[in-house]
Amino acid sequence: MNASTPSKYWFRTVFISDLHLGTKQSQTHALLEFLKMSECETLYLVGDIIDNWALKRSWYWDQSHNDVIQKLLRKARKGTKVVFIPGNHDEMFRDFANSSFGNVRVRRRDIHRTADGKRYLVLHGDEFDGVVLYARWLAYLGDRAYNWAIFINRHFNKARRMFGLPYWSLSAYLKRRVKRAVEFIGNFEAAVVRQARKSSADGVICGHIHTPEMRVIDGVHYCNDGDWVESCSALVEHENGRLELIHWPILTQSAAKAQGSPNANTHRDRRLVPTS
Ligand SMILES: [Mn+2]
Repeated sequence: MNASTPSKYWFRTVFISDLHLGTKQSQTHALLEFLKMSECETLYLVGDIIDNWALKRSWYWDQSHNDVIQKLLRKARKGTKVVFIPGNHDEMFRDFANSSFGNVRVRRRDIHRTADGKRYLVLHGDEFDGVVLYARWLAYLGDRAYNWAIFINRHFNKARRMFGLPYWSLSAYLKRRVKRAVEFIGNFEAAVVRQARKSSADGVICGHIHTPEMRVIDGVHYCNDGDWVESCSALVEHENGRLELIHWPILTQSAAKAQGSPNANTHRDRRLVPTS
């Protein structure tokens, strides 16, 4: 790691998703600490940054949520290339795909090229909820049914939104049924990998299921950057193109409040913990 300033980490690219700002569960203090201590050339926000669904039901927004937004915009202003790929919880931004807000570019999905020349498809991942639901059938029925499942999922949730109902998240539903959750994650990974292969990418970077992971599946490098609700994880690209999944040490909200605002100096000796 290039440590010109010992209290900062430098990365070529950082990928984070599922911050769920606007909910009490968002680990904003840990996230602020991570954002303060890391600098990068390109920052990907891989969806579910602001939880618009939650905001409609119960508003939760304290100063730390503002701080996160300000910190992200400040990075963009200071020259970090910020790419925002909206997820299902902030899908209102999908209407602005291919436009820019200041220095923040909005994309429906993107291709990221690593320093060593590999192509990664970057997307949030919610479009595969429907696919995962019918995974076994789709294996038999093939491509057209597959696209149909993606279509159904999108319009099913669009209809729910029109009626003021929350996004129906298959992952959240199945996580309550532990045994099927394992099957779900496997199916999700397979669906995403399939999409990556379609785009002839070497790998895929996504979020959505709040399950950080990095491994090779059927010859495709599958990377899930996790979330900032439970895992406090990020995917980072080092200067040589190597990708690493990191887990940020969680500074609990109450501890942070006790200290006043979280101060990077008090955590200088913390190490990033590689998970694979
Ligand atoms: Mn999502």
